[in-house]
Amino acid sequence: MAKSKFEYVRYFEQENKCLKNCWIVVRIDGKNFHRFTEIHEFDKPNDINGLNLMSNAAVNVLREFSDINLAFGHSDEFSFVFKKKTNIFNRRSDKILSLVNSIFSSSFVFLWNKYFPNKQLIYAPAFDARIVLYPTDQNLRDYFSWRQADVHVNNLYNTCFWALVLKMGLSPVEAEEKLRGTLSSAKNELLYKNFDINYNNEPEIFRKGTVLVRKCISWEGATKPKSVIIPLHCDIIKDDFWNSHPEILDQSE
Ligand code: DGT
Ligand code: MG
Ligand code: MG
Ligand code: MG
Ligand code: MG
Repeated sequence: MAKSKFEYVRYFEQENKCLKNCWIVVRIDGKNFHRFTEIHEFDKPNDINGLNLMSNAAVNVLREFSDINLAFGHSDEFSFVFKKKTNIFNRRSDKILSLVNSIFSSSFVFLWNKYFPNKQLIYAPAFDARIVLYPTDQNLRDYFSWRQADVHVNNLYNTCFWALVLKMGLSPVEAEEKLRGTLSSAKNELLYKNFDINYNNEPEIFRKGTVLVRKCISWEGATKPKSVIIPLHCDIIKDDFWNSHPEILDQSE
């Protein structure tokens, strides 16, 4: 068939490709979740159903893309890492970024009722997304360490803040003033002395966030091992995690 005279516009399209040999990290983050969580009356500082909904939406992303072998999330964000050698969509960044974000966002809405059977979704949530390329394994590990350190800093602060506001009756401004510039040792002490909270006994999902890994599991009676996606709430900064899951950084296959 003869080409239409309009066909030339196709050549205005540009393809950005993710540099070869680099880890491809996609991070999504809820748009104005300060408001979203307020309007949907999420528990403060952590809503367990909200966190599990985020994780389940992330699991859907891993189900779609077998080249993602690790994801990590907390609060309103999740990071996904594609294998260095992935050739998905010829490494076109527009495709990768938009599809990860779209599958995550639609899953979040699709699964809402499962986690909040008695709460109506009042408006459509949105997520921003970015791609970051990391050339070395150390860069990748440092990226995840950075995100998990963020969980610790934020959660310790938020646990103190909401204890002061909800349990001690301080105004948000007063609570913020009380916490401004304090070290984590002082925050731990504040929780222990005033609220009988030992921060280290707070649920790990709140303190460490959620890591999604793939594991091959075989059991008696099963014909072949099955690959499953497992959520963990463990330290990913120290070597232990990476030594226990050597397949994450292993690029031999
Ligand atoms: P952004 O990302 O610039 O569009 O704006 P936000 O408001 O999403 O800011 P961000 O991403 O830095 O902070 C996440 C917000 O979501 C923060 O205000 C706390 C809230 N949030 C996240 N998870 C929970 C939760 O489990 N419970 C409650 N109450 N709030 C949460
Ligand atoms: Mg932000
Ligand atoms: Mg956000
Ligand atoms: Mg955030
Ligand atoms: Mg198409």
